[in-house]
Amino acid sequence: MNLRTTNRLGGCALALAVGVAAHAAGPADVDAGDHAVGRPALTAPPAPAGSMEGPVVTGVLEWYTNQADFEAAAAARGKVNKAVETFEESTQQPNGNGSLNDPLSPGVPNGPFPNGLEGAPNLRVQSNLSGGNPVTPNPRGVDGLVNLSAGFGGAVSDLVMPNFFADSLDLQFSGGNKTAVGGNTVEYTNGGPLGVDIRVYDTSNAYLGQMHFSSNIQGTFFAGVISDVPIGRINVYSPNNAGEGLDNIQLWYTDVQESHCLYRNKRVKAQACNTCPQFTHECDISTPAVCGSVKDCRKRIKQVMACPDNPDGWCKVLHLRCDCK
Ligand SMILES: [Ca+2]
Ligand SMILES: [Ca+2]
Ligand SMILES: [Ca+2]
Ligand SMILES: [Ca+2]
Repeated sequence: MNLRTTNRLGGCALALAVGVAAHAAGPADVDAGDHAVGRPALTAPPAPAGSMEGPVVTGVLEWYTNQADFEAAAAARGKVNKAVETFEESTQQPNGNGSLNDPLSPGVPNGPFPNGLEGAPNLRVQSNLSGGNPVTPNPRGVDGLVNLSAGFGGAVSDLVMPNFFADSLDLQFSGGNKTAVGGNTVEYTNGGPLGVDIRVYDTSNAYLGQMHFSSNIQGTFFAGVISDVPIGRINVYSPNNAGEGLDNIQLWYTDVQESHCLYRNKRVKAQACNTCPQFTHECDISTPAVCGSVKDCRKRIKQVMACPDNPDGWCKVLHLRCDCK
């Protein structure tokens, strides 16, 4: 296998050698690795997004490089962090890498993930053949992803990236209620400068915005985005033909408080029973029925209840709807 022709990350000895050399040299001094694959001389890397004062607002998106600020802002808006995906359930041996097919999904066995993703039921990961023009999901399919484990190329934990340098990575979110996503940017350099573009799409795949973030293989940089509308997909792309991804992915939900139909008691008719329940006529009888307004609720509910102390008697109860909250 030849890196120059395939640019394949997983299971490629040449790619490993280049990657390790580049890492040892440090992200800002990667001439050896770069020249080894015959790419043009490097230009200075762009100013790291990690230095930006946050948050930066673009349209409906608010971007963060500081994890604590991101978490505080999300929590202040009533969002709840329901899951964090670390990829640590991978059974990959230390200092290893192995390819897997698109997509990597919750509960679906895939390569080194014997139970698929665990702990983040609304996240799906797959490669995107369209690289830096990821207008729609476009997975490679077979061997589209690679899992790196701690020790490989400088990684400090399990990571999931596209298996081919030219591809980008899509994180897809189901449930329609993810309104803040954060994580540590990770990048397996192919010899170029580091840094990834993060693009955000809504649940209808409409483009919402993008931002450039600092990154490295250790995942020491943070990228977070808070959205006014639910996020359906996030694409991570290295403009420098590298492997890229997010680790420790936080999925924040807007917790929708459901309203329920409330009823008040209208009357109780006793039949051969002296101990029928007494009701206060207050609007305080709750039901599991979910409603948007009181008109969604059944107007009246008739109930026949067993008499508490006479098996031959009963109580007929009539409830009228009174509220939805
Ligand atoms: Ca593991
Ligand atoms: Ca997990
Ligand atoms: Ca990890
Ligand atoms: Ca890539």
